[in-house]
Amino acid sequence: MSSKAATHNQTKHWQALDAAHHVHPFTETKALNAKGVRVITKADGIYIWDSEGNRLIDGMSGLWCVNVGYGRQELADAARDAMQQLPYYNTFFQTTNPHATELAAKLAGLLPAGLDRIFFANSGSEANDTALKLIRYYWNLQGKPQKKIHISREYAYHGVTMAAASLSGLTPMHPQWDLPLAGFVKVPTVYWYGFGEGKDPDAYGLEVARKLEEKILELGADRVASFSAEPVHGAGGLMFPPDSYWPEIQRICKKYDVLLHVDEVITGFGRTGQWFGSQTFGISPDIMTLAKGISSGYQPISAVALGQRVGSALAEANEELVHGFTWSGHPVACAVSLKNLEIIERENLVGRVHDDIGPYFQAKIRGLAAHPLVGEVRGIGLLGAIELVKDKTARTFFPKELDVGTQCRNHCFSNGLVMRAIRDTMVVAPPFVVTHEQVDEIVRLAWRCFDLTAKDLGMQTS
Ligand code: PXG
Repeated sequence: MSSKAATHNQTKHWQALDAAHHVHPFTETKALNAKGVRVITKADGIYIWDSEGNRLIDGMSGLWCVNVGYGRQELADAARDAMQQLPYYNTFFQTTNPHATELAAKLAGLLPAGLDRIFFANSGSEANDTALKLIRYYWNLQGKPQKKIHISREYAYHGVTMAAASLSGLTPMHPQWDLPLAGFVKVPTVYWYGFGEGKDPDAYGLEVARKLEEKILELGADRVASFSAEPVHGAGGLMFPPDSYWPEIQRICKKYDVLLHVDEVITGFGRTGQWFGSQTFGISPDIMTLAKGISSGYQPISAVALGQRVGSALAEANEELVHGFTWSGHPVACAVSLKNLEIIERENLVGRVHDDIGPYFQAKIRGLAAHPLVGEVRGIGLLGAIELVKDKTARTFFPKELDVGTQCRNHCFSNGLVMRAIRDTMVVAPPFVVTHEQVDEIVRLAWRCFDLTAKDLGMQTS
């Protein structure tokens, strides 16, 4: 048998096993099993390879997480060393391990002032679930148990546990599970290109922020516990707030004594060109959730950072905090995260996103706006979104059924580029180590795939 045939047989074998036994997240199981899953076997730098030997540029850093890029020997060494020294011990019964303690202190040093107490979990969803529990507990400790409603935004993605999915504002996430739970309320979000047509962006930002005030007044401020939001919508479609938005949101939260929970699962650790999106957008959260980039995806770990109010209430409570996960503060995950943060600092990767590759990437992707299919290009740092539209002059969108984003995404995959399609918005978020030449290549491939998509649609190509 030729080696190509052997490789193909191996792929078929994995596909059959996968179809029989592996249930995938956010996937139409039946359709995938009929088609056969793509098996990713290795990665290096910004590239991944599938089991057929195809190399692809990973324009999404995995799922917005492999910020230092693939193939970092130092991170593998840190994991091995930690495993040999102490593969596991818990942090429950008045014990800790050096890596967990040092990571908590390291995070407190990197985070905006005031956020200096850390609770560890294992995923963004768990971090958000934990944040909501701590918010509820905080109000109980304050003698205000009636303050229990969690407000968040339409289009938000905060994860999939019962509470995190309830907090999420992407409506397809709810019906299968009879969610949201009671006490979760949504307000509209800022999506200027989609909803703010003809409006001055700052006036629009204020108008949308004030929907929060209206909602608080409608519910009664004495019943509202918290407002949760990502600094920038990630999985909801990369929508960016006008400058007026966040200051107004903060004014409102302060006025009505509503805790501000900022979900930095995507924006944390440099993606926007500052260590945290809260710094980029001038936000001072009471509580912040972190995951993904904390370990650059090399280990599953997340964190909840507590500001002074919640942190000191917790620290002063004369009772047990009845919450925690077996893997909270896992020594291996914490050791790898510490090494990951060391790499980011040593290689000045946040500065690189801010001053060098971020601006270059932004300038280059803006060039895609000239394509006939592209209505808007938006982004910051190493976050980029390119919105595909039916008519860019009239600003009309494609009918949902056409699933143009998915068509384009499929062309990208076939042409060696991983891009994420969110509705008809194409999203790129490459690792921080991406070079100028690789950015050029991403943009060149994207243009070609927009052409192929336009052709499928019988539209004019470039
Ligand atoms: N908050 C935000 C802002 C996220 O982006 C979560 C919470 C949940 O994290 P976990 O670790 O529980 O998945 C996320 C996760 C996508 C995609 O396709 C995005 C995420 C997860 C899966 C897919 O864009 N973000």
